[in-house]
Amino acid sequence: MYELAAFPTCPYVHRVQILCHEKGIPLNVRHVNLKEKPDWLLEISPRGKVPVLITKEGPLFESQAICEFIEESHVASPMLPTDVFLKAQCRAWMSFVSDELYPKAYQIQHAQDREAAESALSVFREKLDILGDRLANNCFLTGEHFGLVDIVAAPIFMRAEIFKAKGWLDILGMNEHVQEWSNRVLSRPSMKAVLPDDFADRICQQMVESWILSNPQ
Ligand SMILES: N[C@@H](CCC(=O)N[C@@H](CS)C(=O)NCC(=O)O)C(=O)O
Repeated sequence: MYELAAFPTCPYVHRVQILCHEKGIPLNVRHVNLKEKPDWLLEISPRGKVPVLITKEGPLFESQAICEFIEESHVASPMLPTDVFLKAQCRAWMSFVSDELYPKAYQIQHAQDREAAESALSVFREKLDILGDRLANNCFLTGEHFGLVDIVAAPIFMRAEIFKAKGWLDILGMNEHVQEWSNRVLSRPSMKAVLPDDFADRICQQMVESWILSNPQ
């Protein structure tokens, strides 16, 4: 069985857990204290980050590389198209989500003043509109079927749901394609299965100094 060096609220860890849940692959999840990293993590994680997947071939870092390794090693329940062009397109969208959306989502969550929050939010919403254009003609970011691009993106939207439920901010409200896609994806059992019961509380604790939490819209 694979072992996964993890942290309970890490969105990159959640990507790997969601994929394994969807494919029915058991995982032995080993949570680490990121404030006091154990030596064994530092030995296998070149950047000192989680997730790291411990396989029989050796440790693997970076969530997207881990997900692609799992996808290619377990062909049942495919999460990427077999067509090489469509697969390359999916990789392009995964880069877009990781490089453009994740950093802005992080900035929104941790902004300490109105200016920083509003500027990150405005860029984030522009990027969402780009996702919305893809979703206007596709049920999922992966294409016709749910798959890896949706899994890579989903953790951002798990947080967006908390922001909305707490009445802090409706990040997605303006883009109906993205909102509908988010509802479709987040209702899957795999999404709920990977979250700790106290996920919303933990996110609140991480945001004690954030502007959004003290200035709900
Ligand atoms: N690009 C990495 C990002 C992983 C990452 O940033 N993990 C965070 C937790 S969510 C971490 O381990 N942080 C500890 C640190 O940076 O020292 C991936 O996709 O795996």
